[in-house]
Amino acid sequence: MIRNSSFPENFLWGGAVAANQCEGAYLEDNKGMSLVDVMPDIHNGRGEVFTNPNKFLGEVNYKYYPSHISIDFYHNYKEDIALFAEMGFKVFRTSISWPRIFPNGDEIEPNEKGLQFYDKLFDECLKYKIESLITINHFDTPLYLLKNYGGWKNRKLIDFYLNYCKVIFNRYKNKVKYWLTFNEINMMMHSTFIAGTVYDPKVDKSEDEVKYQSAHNQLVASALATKLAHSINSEFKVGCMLAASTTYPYTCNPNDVLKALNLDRESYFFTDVQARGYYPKYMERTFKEKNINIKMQPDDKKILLENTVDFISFSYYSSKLASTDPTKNDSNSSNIFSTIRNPYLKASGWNWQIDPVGLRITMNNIYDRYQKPLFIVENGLGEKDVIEEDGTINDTYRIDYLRDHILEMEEAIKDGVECIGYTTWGCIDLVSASTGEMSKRYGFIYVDLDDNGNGTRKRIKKRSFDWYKKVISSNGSEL
Ligand code: BGP
Repeated sequence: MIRNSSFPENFLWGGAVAANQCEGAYLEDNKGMSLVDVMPDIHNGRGEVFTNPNKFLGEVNYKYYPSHISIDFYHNYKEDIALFAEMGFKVFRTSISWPRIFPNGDEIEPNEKGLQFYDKLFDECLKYKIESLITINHFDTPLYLLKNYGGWKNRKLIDFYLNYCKVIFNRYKNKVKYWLTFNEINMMMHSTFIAGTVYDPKVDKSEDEVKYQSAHNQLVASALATKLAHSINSEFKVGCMLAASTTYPYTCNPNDVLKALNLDRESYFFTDVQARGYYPKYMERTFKEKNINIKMQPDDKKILLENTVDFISFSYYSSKLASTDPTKNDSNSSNIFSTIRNPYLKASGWNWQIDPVGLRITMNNIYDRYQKPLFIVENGLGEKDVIEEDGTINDTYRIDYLRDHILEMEEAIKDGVECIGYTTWGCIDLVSASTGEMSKRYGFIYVDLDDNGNGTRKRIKKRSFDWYKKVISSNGSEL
């Protein structure tokens, strides 16, 4: 499809990954264990993480841990970045692995070898004039901090995180411009362990209180990191990162509409604090009704108010649906959030509902709410791919998915939304965050590796590779 596009001239096209899902080398060069390194795949107990995280802090031995070697990006980064450059990436989103820099998380001095790895990685991007967009904490809080401090519910983590930020901001101040403080910060409400906190019924009063206390600590950490970033390099752009979506009411019954509003507020709470600088009024009622008491220090409100983010980034995979009708319980998994099946939408092989128009709606909603630039840092289709007899991979379904979303993103830009970039999720196949599988593939580049760790890890370009290359070179005109 060729037409005139409306993307701004310097639009940042690219792709995204996260250290814990692609690097492997889980103990190499003094790296410490992250919480992801104790998680098996979905067929061998990963689901327990969500129900019984304490088990993962004990002596459980699973046969296979997908993060340990993964696609070995740690050793293949040069070849992989060359492929991203071939596609014409303007930006590459990855994360720094916190336990590579601070193996336990609470040390004062960083691990020099870990820092050197990211020096080389960012230099490689610079070589091709690719901007690095860096997530500071993407689901891989050092395991030691969960075992010994209980994770983010403990305020001490703010200091450890800031020490980590100070080191990486100073070290990479001339190599990285765009930073995200926490990946999908609202994941704290849905997958507390992966967000870096352990709820322990023996010591904690209520799970909700633990979640909101941990969220508060992350919000303060995020604000202080933003302040620090700006003081180290005034050119730094710091963003928050939300697992975004819009909840539709199932019917025009006002009760459904109200439920949808409240569900969206559960997520917007985080961005409201990070973009506006204060706790929204609606949370007072939630905290009261749930008997949640957040411990704040006297300066916290000032810190939040004075250090809001420069831009708002988010992942978008699907919309959600809310109903007050108890018979509407055909719950269908969509990302880590579960939601009712929307009869107007198709779903992926993993039952994630596909809603490109929802992206336009979500972008408009977020921009109306904050009037800050948006950056879509995750969007994509996780599907099984098949290698044909002639060795090609014809992922036309992925091309269709991305085309439809890009068109709606463009509509939102035409609606007046300021959007600075778009990084598709998993630009190279990697381990799935929710399931630990390799077979749930998002990439333009196939990696020969199966769900049990077998394979050569050879890279193969898919059909979408050349397609995305054209999208970028034509600035979205050729889709
Ligand atoms: C988001 C995470 C990513 C990524 C993506 C796709 O929630 O930020 O890390 O994994 O979802 O999810 P999955 O890997 O479960 O398919």
